[in-house]
Amino acid sequence: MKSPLFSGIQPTGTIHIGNYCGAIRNWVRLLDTYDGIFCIVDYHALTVAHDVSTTRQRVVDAARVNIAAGLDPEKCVLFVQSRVPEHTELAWILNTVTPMGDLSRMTQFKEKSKQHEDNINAGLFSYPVLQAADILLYKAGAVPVGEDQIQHIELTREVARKFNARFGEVFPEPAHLVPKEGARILGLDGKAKMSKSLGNYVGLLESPEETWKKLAPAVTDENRKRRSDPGNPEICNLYSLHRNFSDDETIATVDRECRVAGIGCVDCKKMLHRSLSATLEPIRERASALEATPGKVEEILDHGAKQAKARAERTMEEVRRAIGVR
Ligand code: AQP
Repeated sequence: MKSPLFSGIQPTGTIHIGNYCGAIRNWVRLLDTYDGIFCIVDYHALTVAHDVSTTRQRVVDAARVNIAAGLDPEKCVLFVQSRVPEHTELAWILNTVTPMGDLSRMTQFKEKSKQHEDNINAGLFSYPVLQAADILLYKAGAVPVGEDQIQHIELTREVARKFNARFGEVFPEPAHLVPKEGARILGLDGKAKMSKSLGNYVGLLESPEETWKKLAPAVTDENRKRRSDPGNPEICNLYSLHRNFSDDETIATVDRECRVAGIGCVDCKKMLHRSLSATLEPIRERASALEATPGKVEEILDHGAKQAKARAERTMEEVRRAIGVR
């Protein structure tokens, strides 16, 4: 029997190439090895400003992009968090074994508190507890995530240990699986992590024209002022994108020619644009085909919710007995 693997993505905006490299691409690679359970975590998305009128559509769009990017619903469970209320039930119980001190040390909480100064809510603070519930509800042994989520998975292990110590062995301690390449994609500003909310991203469904508009002004090696200056690929964000999207020959050419000013940054960007287009085009095509089949994504999500709920109910029965309420 394959071992359970869980991961999630927030429907907070445009899913971008950072999400793809850090998470989705890895999920797809792991589909044959693990019993994959993937979730559009709409309750997590409530912790920041929330537009009620577009929420339903953003959830469906997030699912569509993931399927188009290779998350084959025949090979995994794909569902929406709010359709399985056991997530929030378990989160409450786990809240009671999670130290406040640990939550207050979470980097994401500190960063999001700065970004959303006018809305530092309790949900933002206990976000990692709901994430622990998402994972532990399916007794997942593996959680493929980008680098920014490692701290939360470490906390999930701590929460599982604390629960097991107090109530008896129920949960395994999950391991985080981080890709060798692409665990932290920087935004096109070359400074902050590529983020939905920072507007420094290339969206997975963007057209070649839109992608070029973003790549053309993207920050490269800032010491390279003129075309004739040699560049340093090791500190160039564009080179790291090449390592994620280009073939070996292109990567080697860029590495060699940038260092001797054999190519300029515009040449390098054009090569990257070709590589990106080769990856993104089939994803865009599959997403359009899904859009042209009304109700298809909703049907996949309905089926996924039924499968997830059956499993979640089994774990919650065990949890309720362990804590003595049944
Ligand atoms: N820049 C990134 N590089 C590599 N991996 C990334 N992930 C996110 N950004 C990068 C990974 O994508 C998965 C799903 O992310 P999410 O939507 O749940 O989390 P997020 O961090 O909120 O995404 P954003 O894009 O950064 O959104 P905002 O702007 O709302 O903060 C996770 O596995 C994450 O590691």
